[in-house]
Amino acid sequence: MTDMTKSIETAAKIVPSEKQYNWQTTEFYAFVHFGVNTFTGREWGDGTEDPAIFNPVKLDAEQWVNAVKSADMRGLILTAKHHDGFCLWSSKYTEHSVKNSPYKNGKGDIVRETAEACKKGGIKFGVYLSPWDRHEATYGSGAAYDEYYINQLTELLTQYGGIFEIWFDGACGEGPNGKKQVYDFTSYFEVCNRLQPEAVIFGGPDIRWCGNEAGDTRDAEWSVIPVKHRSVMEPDLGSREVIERVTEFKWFPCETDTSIRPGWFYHAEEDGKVRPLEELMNIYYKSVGGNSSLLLNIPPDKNGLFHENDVKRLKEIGDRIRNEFAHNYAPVDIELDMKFDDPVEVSKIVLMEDIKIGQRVETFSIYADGIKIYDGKTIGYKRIAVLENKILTDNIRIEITQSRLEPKFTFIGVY
Ligand code: FUL
Repeated sequence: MTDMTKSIETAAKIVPSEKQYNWQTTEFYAFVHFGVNTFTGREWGDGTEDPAIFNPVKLDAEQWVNAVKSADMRGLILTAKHHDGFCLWSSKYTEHSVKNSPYKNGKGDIVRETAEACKKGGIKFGVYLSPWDRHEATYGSGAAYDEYYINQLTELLTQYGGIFEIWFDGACGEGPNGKKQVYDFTSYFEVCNRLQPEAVIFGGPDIRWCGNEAGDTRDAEWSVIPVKHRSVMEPDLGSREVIERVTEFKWFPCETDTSIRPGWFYHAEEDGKVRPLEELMNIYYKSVGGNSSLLLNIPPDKNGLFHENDVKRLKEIGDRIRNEFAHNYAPVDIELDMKFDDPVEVSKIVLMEDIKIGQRVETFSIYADGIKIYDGKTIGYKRIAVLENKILTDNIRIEITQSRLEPKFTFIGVY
């Protein structure tokens, strides 16, 4: 066996952990950036914000969850603490939190309200806890800050029920005393695995960043990549060229995070800049339909509500998804060579590999009436092949042109 064949075979047999698999089926979920920045109009607070400014008088986490569900999203991740250090729950370890704000006279807990709304709405709940903390005095001092951070992580992972994803932001700047902290990620992840063994860790061992915040994904998104890779920002993480001579691989799937507006936090002047439906659908098809998940941020306003423009756009996304995938013409049996009784109008073809045995397809083509209508790269968990033009046909044939070992499909859909 040559090095190449050996590498390909090894890579083809790498599979997701159970929690990585469950996470992948979440597909599309919301990011909610909310905090003191919502009130100052900034994207990064400096930690000197007065908790007195924080008063989202109409806050309604159920409004968020309903809007999120209308877009066909299946989860929500809340910024429990952003870089400014202000906590949306009443942490025992700091005064810089909702407890010293006018919100519900200091008795509010937005993490709880959100977790409960998610539970009631039947969607998953996740937390973002920024390691970079520009308020906390121990930040930059090493062990003392790690302890502070772990204490807060422990509060979040023990007081609010099941968490599906814990989001670690790699951002690391200076704290209030001008020092930077070297984060003890090993200990942080150990705490996550112990307290929420079913939660996947973003920015850690379980899920990788797509590499940009614009919503771009690669044409070939590999979930199997070399253990020793230079950076998740590399344009090619798993092709044959990259895996040649590699002996150690890991399952490390992609998450695409982007915002519905230019900023991560709410700014009234961006109310007219909610991204157009077509742009967001394109991101959806390329991420969810490109072997990635999609984490779409919607920032609540100063009242603590999603703005009507965002609510409207979310519903439009959901309506579009529900419409586009309402009727599957493919036969129930999974066949690569399909014939329909009558000609049907086709605009999209969905392919899903059985990733429980690995990610295997490298290239494929789709034909109708013997004419090639689509050339694609990886499939993985899900590929949504969006045709350039709708076609009318009574047959569709999928040809796998290159693959690592025998691929197996769990689903084929023609829409
Ligand atoms: C970045 C942060 O600096 C941004 O404010 C935002 O939270 C984004 C999701 O991650 O690293």
